[in-house]
Amino acid sequence: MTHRPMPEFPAGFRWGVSTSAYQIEGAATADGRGASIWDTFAHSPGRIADGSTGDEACDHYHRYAEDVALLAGLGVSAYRFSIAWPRVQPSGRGPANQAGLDFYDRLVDELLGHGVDPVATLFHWDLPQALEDTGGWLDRDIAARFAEYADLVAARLGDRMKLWITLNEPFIHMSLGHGMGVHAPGRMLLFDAFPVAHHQLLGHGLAVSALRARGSTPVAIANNYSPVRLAGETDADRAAGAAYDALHNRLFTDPLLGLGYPEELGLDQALIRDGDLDVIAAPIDVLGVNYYNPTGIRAAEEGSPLPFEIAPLDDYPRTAFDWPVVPDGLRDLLRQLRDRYGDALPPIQVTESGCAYDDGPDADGRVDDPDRIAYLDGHLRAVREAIDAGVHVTGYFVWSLLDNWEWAEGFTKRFGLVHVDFATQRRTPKSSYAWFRDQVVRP
Ligand code: IFM
Repeated sequence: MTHRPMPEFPAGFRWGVSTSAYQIEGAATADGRGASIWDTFAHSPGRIADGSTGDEACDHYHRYAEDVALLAGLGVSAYRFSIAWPRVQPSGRGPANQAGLDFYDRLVDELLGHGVDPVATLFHWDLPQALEDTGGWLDRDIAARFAEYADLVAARLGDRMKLWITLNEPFIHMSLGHGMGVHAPGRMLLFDAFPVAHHQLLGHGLAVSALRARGSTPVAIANNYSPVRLAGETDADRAAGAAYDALHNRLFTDPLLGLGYPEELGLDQALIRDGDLDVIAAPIDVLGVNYYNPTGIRAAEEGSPLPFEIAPLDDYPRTAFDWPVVPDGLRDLLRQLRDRYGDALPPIQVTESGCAYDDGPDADGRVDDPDRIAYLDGHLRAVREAIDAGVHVTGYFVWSLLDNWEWAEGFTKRFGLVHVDFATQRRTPKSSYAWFRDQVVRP
């Protein structure tokens, strides 16, 4: 582990941690909450590695005060959480379920009472099942439904929110949820999942307008990025790299920043109606960047249905998810975003950065996680290097505050600064919690 002092970050830099509703809240039927696509998916046999569900998760719904105390002890200036759409609109449409909003009202006040800025994501994949039943993100009408929901949330919380994030990782929701079927809603449409991209982006743009109409800003989106590392040097490898880059890194950013869709993806033009691209390009105040690792790419074999092939990135340490640990990838990504989008790029906040390791308590009950400390140390230095190179980065959020329910991996992957014993719900700060607290500089 490194003992080099961490370089200083600019004054006012936002230090935070992130979570999402379905991964931590539990209380799946409390106070009128409707079912989400993740309830349905997790309860379907064979979908989740350990057969678990998010029914209880970290029971954060009932333990939020304890968790906010952990945030306060960590010294962070911001907490990124998500709002469960099925708590607010149990059937995905109609008036707000005030009992569901009451929970977020209490959470926001608890955060502010501890000097922690609330940062809320409106959609972190837990779509009301009732909306999936009428087509979900494949149906254009959902964009308007999302804006209506954003308006209801802003009406209740907009006076106190410090940053809105419309969507979390729309690329992952499209590709894993609708392309490959390994996330909810479990559709396997491959490239026929593109309407999900357009409708998410349209929903984002309409929600930005709804939030602004309520006078509630600033507004961001959190995209997942994975810079390409070419595994070969042929023209075919380079073309494959460009194709993957367009899909993962540009599809959800070019149109947001006014460039339209990458032509090489060949989106069905019938999807895109007059004015849609203007709605999508509504100015945002911050670009949220979620980064975990780069992707190795090489040319696909003859006859492959894909224009690229994923190549293993050897020679790097790996997390428990088997993801390569490449801090430089974050620095390169941030510089690439700046070089690619120039003045159109708003300030960036790294809205997720973190790693899974198999941490557990030792005989004394301590949870020592030196690998996570090394991971975060490397990624923070990478952010600092990007700032030195002139990229405007104004915040960094660790994924995640707590060990939690990691989607199709269930409880088998631990990302937290705080260990959770899922049988007792006991929280134990890991050594990375103390380490991160020492990096945090309060404004
Ligand atoms: O847990 C997820 C989170 O919900 C979205 N970004 C990636 C994390 C780790 O897989």
